[in-house]
Amino acid sequence: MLYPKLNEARTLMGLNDIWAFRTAGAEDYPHEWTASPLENALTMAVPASYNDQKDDVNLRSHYGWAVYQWRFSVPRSLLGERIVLRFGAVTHTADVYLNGRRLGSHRGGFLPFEFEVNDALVCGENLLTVAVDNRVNYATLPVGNESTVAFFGSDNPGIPSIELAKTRCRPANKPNFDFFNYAGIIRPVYLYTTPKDYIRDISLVTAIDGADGLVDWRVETAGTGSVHVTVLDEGRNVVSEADGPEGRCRIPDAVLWQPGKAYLYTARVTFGEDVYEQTFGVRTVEVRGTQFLINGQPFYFKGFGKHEDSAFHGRGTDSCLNVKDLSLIRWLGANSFRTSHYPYAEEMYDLCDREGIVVIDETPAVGINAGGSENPYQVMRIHQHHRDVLRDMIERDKNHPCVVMWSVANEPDTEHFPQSAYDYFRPLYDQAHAQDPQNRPVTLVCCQNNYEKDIVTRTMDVVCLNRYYGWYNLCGDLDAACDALNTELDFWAEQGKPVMFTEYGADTYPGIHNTNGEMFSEEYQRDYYARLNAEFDKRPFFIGEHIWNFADFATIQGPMRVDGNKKGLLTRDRRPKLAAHFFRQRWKEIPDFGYKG
Ligand code: BDP
Repeated sequence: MLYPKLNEARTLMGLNDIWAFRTAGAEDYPHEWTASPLENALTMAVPASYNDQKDDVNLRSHYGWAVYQWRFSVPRSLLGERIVLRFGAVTHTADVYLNGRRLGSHRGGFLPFEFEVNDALVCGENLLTVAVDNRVNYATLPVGNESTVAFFGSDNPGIPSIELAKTRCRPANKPNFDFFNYAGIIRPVYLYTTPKDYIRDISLVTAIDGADGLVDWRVETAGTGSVHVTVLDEGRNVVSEADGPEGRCRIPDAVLWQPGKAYLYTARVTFGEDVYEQTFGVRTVEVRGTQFLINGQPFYFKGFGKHEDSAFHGRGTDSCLNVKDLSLIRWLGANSFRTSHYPYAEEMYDLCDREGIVVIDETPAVGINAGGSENPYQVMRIHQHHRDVLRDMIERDKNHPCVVMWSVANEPDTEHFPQSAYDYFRPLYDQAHAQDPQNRPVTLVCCQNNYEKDIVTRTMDVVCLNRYYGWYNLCGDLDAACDALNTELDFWAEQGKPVMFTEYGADTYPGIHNTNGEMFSEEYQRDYYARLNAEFDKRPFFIGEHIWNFADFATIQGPMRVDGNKKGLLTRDRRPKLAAHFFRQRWKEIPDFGYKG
């Protein structure tokens, strides 16, 4: 799906402003709200999560539907064009109405969707209503628990007073994941126009041929016309051009897109009256033996699992924060991150393309785990939805040079029902390979588990492990943690695959210092990383370290979390903890390429 752009053929109007807003019921919203201006509405900024914009616990912990409204007019001169209403993402389910007429619905809170609105638009004032449902359960990704008793901590089954209170409490989301369930219209909303005959999609695949670059293109169109493709360099000089909906261009003496040294070409596509410019980088990605090759060179991942998370905005797109985060990534000497645990805003991938930051792109499939007692692949109703979000993520992100690998899920149960897990994930792995025109490597991010029983992780192109030796297990004993780590790494050494850690970390409350380096202190976090990393360095097949997490982030409240998850290398307002200085030093000395031969 193309990102909306303003150019000589297309108009772009942002609906990013302060909308009218009301919370509605758990199961539904009053349908009369969709056809007339909301009464007693609150003000609510878009794009942003609604939860933290007001000082109201009912918004913070809202359960179910909320309704947004926006009134606008479209310049008369544009009404002859094809007009599209596009949402970057609405979390998690959206029903969209224009002037009381239902345009459609969308499931899944982290990917874009759009509607052609010519038939519903009127000349003069229009009323746009978006109803948003934040409920998570066994049918959603991310997965929520079926129970709506939100309390975390001990369930104390059998204690009459507690059992009774639980039956009387207000329903609430009980996420099966460790990040706050922020909701609302979290990404930009646009109206854009195209000519009636238009460019629907563009797919670009690059290769390196000696000093030259090759780019294969495929253009999908609607209506009649002929396609012309011009490739421009960063100075907007024409380096190649050709006609046709499919073809190949040669870029003589191509400048490669490299981690830390981005270079972007532009494919300028024309079709009749329509024009679209798609940037791309000449780069290749491949797994060979135990190496991960970018442009044929063995790459070492230095970086993080992140979240889209900040004060007030919640998960709302914040370009200033994105620019700051990439600046910090560079300051730390890192080169990559994973979009844990959902596809991020499209604007972030554009920025990473421009700045040369490498991305592992993850679906919102987190929480596929029923605690080992039930088979999640039988009790959860996510199968088709998982295929859909994987398809839509690849469809959206396929042209980004920054994206080097797809992650189909984070920490599903691959241990207790190994065959079910294999039968569930193998088709998703195959789907990603079949669909991606660039055929990037595919992975699944594995939870700390009995790796001998797990038969899925070892079948991925890269073995991505989340491990908490020395934190959730063998707590506080780094000798024991390194011992266990090495036992597991001996197992992986036998598998002949590239292995990386996609998570490891220690909650660290900033300002707590401790001469004995005990848990939660800044010293423990630094020592934990120093000890584990020293073991990684001894293993030639170990191709990367993504620490958990880039910054502290919000979670549901409960006895496990003090004002959120504190495993950040940075605080939530992006101040470095002690361990940040350790990594800054370490990563300066680790080159992007060739670290492990
Ligand atoms: C892992 C999850 C991540 C959590 C992390 C933690 O993938 O979402 O935040 O643990 O507990 O299991 O800090």
